[in-house]
Amino acid sequence: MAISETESSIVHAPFLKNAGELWREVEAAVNTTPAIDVHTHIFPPEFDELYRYGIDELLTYHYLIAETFRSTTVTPQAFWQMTRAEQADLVWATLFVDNTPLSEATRGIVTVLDAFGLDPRAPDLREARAFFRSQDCASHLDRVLDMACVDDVVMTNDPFDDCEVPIWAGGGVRDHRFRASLRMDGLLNDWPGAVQRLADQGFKVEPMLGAATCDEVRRFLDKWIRRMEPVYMAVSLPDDFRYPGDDARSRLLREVVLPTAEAHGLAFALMVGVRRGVNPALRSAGDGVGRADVSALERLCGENLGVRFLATFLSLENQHELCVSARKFGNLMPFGCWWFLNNPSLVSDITRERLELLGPSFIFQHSDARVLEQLVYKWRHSRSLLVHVLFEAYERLLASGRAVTREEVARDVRRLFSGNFRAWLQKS
Ligand code: RAT
Ligand code: ZN
Repeated sequence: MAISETESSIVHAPFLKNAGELWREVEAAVNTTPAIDVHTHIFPPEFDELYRYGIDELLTYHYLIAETFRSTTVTPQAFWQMTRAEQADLVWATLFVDNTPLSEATRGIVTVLDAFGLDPRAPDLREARAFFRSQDCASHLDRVLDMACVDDVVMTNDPFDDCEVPIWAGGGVRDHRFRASLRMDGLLNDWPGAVQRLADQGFKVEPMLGAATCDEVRRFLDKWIRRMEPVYMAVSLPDDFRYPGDDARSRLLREVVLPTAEAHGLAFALMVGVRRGVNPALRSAGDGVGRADVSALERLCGENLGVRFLATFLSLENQHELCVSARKFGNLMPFGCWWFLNNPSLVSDITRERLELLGPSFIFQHSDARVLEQLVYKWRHSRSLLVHVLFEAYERLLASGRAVTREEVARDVRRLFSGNFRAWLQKS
């Protein structure tokens, strides 16, 4: 009698009982399993100026701009008067030549330069600029995705963005490794501004948000869903986000956005805890963080069992509550260590906590990359942390009496890197 594949793998499963062997298997699985990067701000070349790559873009990342102001006497006002190349020169001199690049964002630059064989101790940017300038666009993009071991990338797409709208109207994405997400910060966080934007796009809306206006907003969302074919809809929310609340946001969520998500079988992503413009002089580098109320998310999940929610919180203090909420709601998927949390100490701790409370049922990480080559460092750094965290978890399991197999390790890593996200996208 022929033995089935499942039985055969159980009978011959090589249990990973030796620490060295276990480490090698975990390392190999984590480093070679492709990831879906579920939240980024990168775009393919057909998005013209939104396609950002190269050393000047890398160095003028807002994470590095904020750090530069801590170690230079140049004022924000003077900085914003400079050209991008001058800004990059200043960041390089300040953070990499006059100081040691010890922070996570600066180490990221070192990882990228090293990965491309460039000198991270160079006195200036001549060599790096020449290198990036000489790259062929298509093969460079393929190479970066390959180096990051990322198959698919989810963009952040704003239907109110003046750069994006004409690109979508002209056909949108040609490179199907790039998937859209329909971002609705403009709609949900600034209703008066949205009224104007919607009117500009020909929708008949009133500030009062009556039934007719809700219908128009629905028509707007349906139009952009048809056009972008997003994998999910998303919003970033302030630390004082409440639900339900006596505001336009709550009304729009309940009456328009969530019914739209359900009707289209689209997940809805919440990114909660950002305090925009804490220091406006720093512009894009001026946002902060605040602890949010996770029970608002629980109410959304409880009221909308037909909608799948993706959620990430910016404050460290919210991470434990998010895990507990995910244990209560099967329609809630925690994802990634966002922005100020994407540092080795915090990624390790948060991932450990998630494994302990949720097993492999969460999305390990996203990059939030804004510049193409950031994918390389963000994914390499995150992967090396995951190797340690997973190895420890399997070792503990072994000590309790259950060894894992190579196939089980591969299965867990697949879930964390892409499987949980794919499952979330399946239309209901
Ligand atoms: O991480 C970032 O780069 C932030 O500036 C934000 O873009 C944040 O990730 C967001 O999506 O709002
Ligand atoms: Zn982001």
